[in-house]
Amino acid sequence: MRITDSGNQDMTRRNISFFLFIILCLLFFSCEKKAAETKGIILGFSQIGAESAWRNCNTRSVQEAAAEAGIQLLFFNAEQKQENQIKAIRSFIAYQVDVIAFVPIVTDGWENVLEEAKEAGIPVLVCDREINIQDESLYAGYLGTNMLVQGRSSAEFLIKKYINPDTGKFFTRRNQPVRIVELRGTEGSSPAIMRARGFREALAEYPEFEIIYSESGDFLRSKGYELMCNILEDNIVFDVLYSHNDGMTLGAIEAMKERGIKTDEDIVIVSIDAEQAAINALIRGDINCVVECNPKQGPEIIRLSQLLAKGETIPRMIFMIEEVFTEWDDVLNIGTRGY
Ligand code: GZL
Repeated sequence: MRITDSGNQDMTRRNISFFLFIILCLLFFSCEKKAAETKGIILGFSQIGAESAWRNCNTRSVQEAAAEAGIQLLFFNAEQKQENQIKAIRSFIAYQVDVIAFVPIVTDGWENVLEEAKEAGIPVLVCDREINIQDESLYAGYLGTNMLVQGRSSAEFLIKKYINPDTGKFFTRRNQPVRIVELRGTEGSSPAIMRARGFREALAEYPEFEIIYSESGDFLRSKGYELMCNILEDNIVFDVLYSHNDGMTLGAIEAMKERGIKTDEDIVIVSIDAEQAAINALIRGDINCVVECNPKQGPEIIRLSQLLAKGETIPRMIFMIEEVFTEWDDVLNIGTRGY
């Protein structure tokens, strides 16, 4: 094929046009890719409710981390009802979110809705509380806290408090078993089950401890107050209060103080969560041991959700870092809790 000057000019024009086309395509796709990356994922998050300061901190942590990461968060508050959580998860499926994360209020009853999420190809992250399920393929992984250890740590404090490490002898005033009152969390929830189990396992070899009362206060301050009023009105004599969360503990302390009980002298109190009000009570001497349960799970939930949205796998169980604060620590330097 002979190429004349005009032919040359045509070829040059065609080459330039083609080159420009390629550049435009590359620009378009890189913008699309950038938009896709910065658009962020759509995360459906089903939260239990607002039953405690811990839960509200947990919610804020997720919302702030989602905003920070620039992802679209569909947040549903189930107001303490499992059926509302199931409805929320179904709406996330219908909306075709990229990832579903939820805090299961109780351990059982999730198979059907998680089957639906699996059929829709949407990965699920279980947060904070655990579920009891046969088919572990129905969720990608769990991020939360080790509640069995929290129960054990609570018991270990009491063992250290009441038993002389050198003689193995007991410190009780009446030389009788230490009488323990337990306020449990929400019935059927993994924190209530595991904190009770861990506590009992750690005390199993110490007959010097006796759990004489155990009722659920549903993690509510008002129920903690009400149960303690009942205990005192029934003249139940006890040495230790073991409470599954600070909200119930603070309610119980209020009831004891109203009846002239010197909670900083007469009763040993062990509480779980480590919200600021409980740390303040530890500093005052009202509480003797606060076992931390870390609510600030938002950044990790977002990080794991972004991995799942990219089709990556995550570890099955990830636990938050936590501490135990006791009367023997430098309580004035524990630092602010942020909730
Ligand atoms: C524990 C969390 C519990 C807290 C309570 O991880 O689920 O629920 O201990 C909260 O304060 O209500």
